[in-house]
Amino acid sequence: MKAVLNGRDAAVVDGLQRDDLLAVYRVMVLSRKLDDKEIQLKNQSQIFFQISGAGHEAVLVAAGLTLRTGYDWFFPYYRDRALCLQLGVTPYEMLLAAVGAKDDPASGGRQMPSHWGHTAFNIVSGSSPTGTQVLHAVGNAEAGVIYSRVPQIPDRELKYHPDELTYVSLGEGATSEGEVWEAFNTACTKRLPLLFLVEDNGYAISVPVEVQTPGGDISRLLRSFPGLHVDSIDGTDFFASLRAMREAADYVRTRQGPAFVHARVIRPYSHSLSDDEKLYKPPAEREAEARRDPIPRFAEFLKKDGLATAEDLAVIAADVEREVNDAALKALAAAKPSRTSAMLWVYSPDVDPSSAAFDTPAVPEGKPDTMVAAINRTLKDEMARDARIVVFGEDVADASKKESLPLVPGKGGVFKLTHGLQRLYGDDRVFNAPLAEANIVGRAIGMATRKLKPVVEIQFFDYIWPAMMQIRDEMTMMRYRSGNTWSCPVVIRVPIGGYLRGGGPYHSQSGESIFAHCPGIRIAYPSNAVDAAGLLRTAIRCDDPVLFLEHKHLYRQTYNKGEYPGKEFMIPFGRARLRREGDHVLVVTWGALVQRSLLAAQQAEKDQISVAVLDLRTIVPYDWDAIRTHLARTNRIVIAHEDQVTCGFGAELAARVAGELFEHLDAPVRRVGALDCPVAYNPDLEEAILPQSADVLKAIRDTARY
Ligand SMILES: Cc1ncc(C[n+]2csc(CCOP(=O)(O)OP(=O)(O)O)c2C)c(N)n1
Repeated sequence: MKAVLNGRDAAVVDGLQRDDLLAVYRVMVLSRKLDDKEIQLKNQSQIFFQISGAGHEAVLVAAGLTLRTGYDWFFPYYRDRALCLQLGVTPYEMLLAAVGAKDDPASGGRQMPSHWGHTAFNIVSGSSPTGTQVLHAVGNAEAGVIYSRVPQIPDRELKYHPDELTYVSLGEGATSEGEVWEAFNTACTKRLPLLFLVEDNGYAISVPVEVQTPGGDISRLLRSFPGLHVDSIDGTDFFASLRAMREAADYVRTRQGPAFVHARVIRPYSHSLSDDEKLYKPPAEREAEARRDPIPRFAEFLKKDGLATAEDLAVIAADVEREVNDAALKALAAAKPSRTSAMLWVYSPDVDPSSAAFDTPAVPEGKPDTMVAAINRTLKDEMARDARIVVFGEDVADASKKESLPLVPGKGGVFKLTHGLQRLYGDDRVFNAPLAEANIVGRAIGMATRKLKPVVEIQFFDYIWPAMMQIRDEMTMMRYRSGNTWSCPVVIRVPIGGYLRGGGPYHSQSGESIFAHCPGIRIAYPSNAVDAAGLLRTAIRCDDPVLFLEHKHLYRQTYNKGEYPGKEFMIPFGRARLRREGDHVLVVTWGALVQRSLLAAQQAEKDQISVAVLDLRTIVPYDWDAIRTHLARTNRIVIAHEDQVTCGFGAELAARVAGELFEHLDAPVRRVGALDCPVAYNPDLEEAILPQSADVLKAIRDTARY
C-alpha cells in the first residue's frame, strides 16, 4: 500500500481522512484495552469468563467500516469485539455482559460475554458451538431475498434493503464443522447475499490449522465453489483488510453472489483465560506472531506517514483507558438479574399457546378424511392467511425444476403432506432443501430471526439427529440466551414412530422424551386428524419453536379420520382429551398408543374393569391438571407410550405422579412401552418390541387387581 498524502491534516488513504485513520486506531486500542480490563476483572473474580479479540482488530475494524450498522445483518464470532465496537456497541454494554448484568443488551446475564447480540444494530444473538451460526446467517440472507420476492408479505419493504448483506465470521478451526460446509453449499447454490469472514489465527485452542484443513489453507479449498468470490489476505494489515472487505461487500451488494474473505491474524492472548499457549506454541513462533500485532503495526504506519506523533497516540491511549475504566466502574455497579428471574424467557412471555386465545371452536366441513389430508389442508389455509410462512425440507416441493412442474402431478413430500403447496404458493415459499438436516433447521432459525415463519419438515424422526445441535443449542435457547431480544419460533414437522411392519431400526424410532428434556421447545403429538389440524394451527400461530410429531402409522388410518375443523380451529397446548370415561384405571397415553389403549379398555370392560383413556396430545406442556383430576377418581394409573420404557416420557410422568399424587394411589404406577432395543425389521420382532394392546391390557388388569 502506498499512502496518498495531501499533508498531515488532510491525508487521504484509501478514502480515509486523517481523523478517520485516528478513529480506526482508537477502536483497535479500545478493543484491546477492553480485553485487558476484562482480564484484570476476571483475575479479581469480578467477572466469570473472558475470551479476547486480541490480534484480530485490524480486519474487524475494516469490516465495521465497510458494512452498514442496523442495515446489514451480523452473525459475529466471539473474537469480533472490534467489529461490534465499530457497529456501535458501547464498552459499557460489553462490560455489562461480562459482569452478567440484568440490562446487558446481548443477554440479560444469560450468556457468556463476547457472545454478541444487539437488536439496534442487527447483531443476532450468538451461541458457543463453533459453526452453528453460519447456517443462521444463510437463513437470514435468504429471508431478505424472500422479502424481496413475496409481495403478499405486509410491510415487506420495511424488512429488507435491496443491497443489504449478511455478515458471518468464524475461526479457521470452525470451518471443519460439517454445518459450515452445508452453509457454503446453500450460499452458493442460491447465490445468497452473504459475506463470510474466516479469521485464521492458526490455532483452534491448541490444534494447528494443518490438522483442520488439508493444505492448511481454507481459501484454496473454497476457490472451486461456483459463484463464490474468494480472497485471502493478511488480516493484521488494516489497508489490505479494508480493500478486501470493500471488494467482497461490493460483490455481494451488486448481487453477484456470496463472498469469502480469509484473513490471517494472530492470537496473542492464548485461546481464552483458561488456556496457556506456551504449553503448545514454541517461543519463536510466539515472537514471530508478536511482530505482526496489528496495533503496533498501525501505529507505525501513522507515525511513519506523519499522521500522528507518539504523543498523539499516547493521548488516544490515555483517553481510551479513561473510557474503559469509567465503563467498568459503571458496569460493576449495574443491577444484576434477580434469582427469581431465572425462568424468564424460556418461552415467549407474550403469546401463551395454552391460553384461551388458542381455544377456538371447530366448524366441521366435508367428509371425514385422513390425518394427511387434515395437515395438508391446514398448511394450505395457514399459508394463505400468513404470507410469511415458508415451507422447506427434503422432497417437500412438488418439483424443483420449474419446467417440469406443469408436466407432472408433483411429489409434495415422501408422505405427501406438502403436496400442492409449491404449485399454490410458488417456489419462493415452498422449496426443496439439500439432504442435510442441520441445514434445514439452521436456516429456519436464521429466517425466523427476521420474522419469517418457517414450517420445515424433517423427513423421518430417525434422521433428526444431524439437526440436534441446531435444535438443542440454538432453536430452544435463542430466546433465553438473548434475554428475550431474539427468538426463532420455527415449526418442525416430523414423521415419527413404528408399527410399519418392515420399517426397521431407521424408519420406526420414537424419542419425544429426548426433546422434552430441552427447555424452550413445545412438543405436539396428535393421535387423530382433527387434533392434528387444531394443534398444527396452534403451533404455527404461537411464538415458540414447536416440534410437531406426526405418527406415520396414523397418517392414513380409518379410525382416526375426521371432518376438516375449519380455517380458524385451534387446540390449546397442554389440554388433554378424555377419549373414554372410566372409574377403575386411568390410562395416560398419546400418539399411536391412544387407539391401542382404547382397544385394551374395551377388552378390560369384559372383566368389569372400567378404564378411562386420556390422550395428552401435547408433551410440552402436558396437562397435569387432567391427570390429577382423573386419577383422583380412579386411584390407579397406567402410562402407555410407544417409546422405550427406559427414560421414555412416562418416566417423568410416573415420577411426578408418585411424588405429588401419592395419597391418591391405590396401586403402583405402571408403565407400558417398547423394549429397550431398536425396532427390528422382521414384523414378528417388531410386534414383540413395540407395545401392543395386549400389553396395555395386561398392565390395566395388573393395576386393577393390585
Ligand atoms: C461445537 C463445538 N465444539 C467444541 C467447542 C470448544 N471450542 C471453543 S472455541 C474452540 C476452538 C475454535 O477455534 P477457531 O474456530 O479456530 O477459532 P479461534 O478460537 O482460534 O479464534 C473450541 C474447540 C465449541 N465451542 N463448540
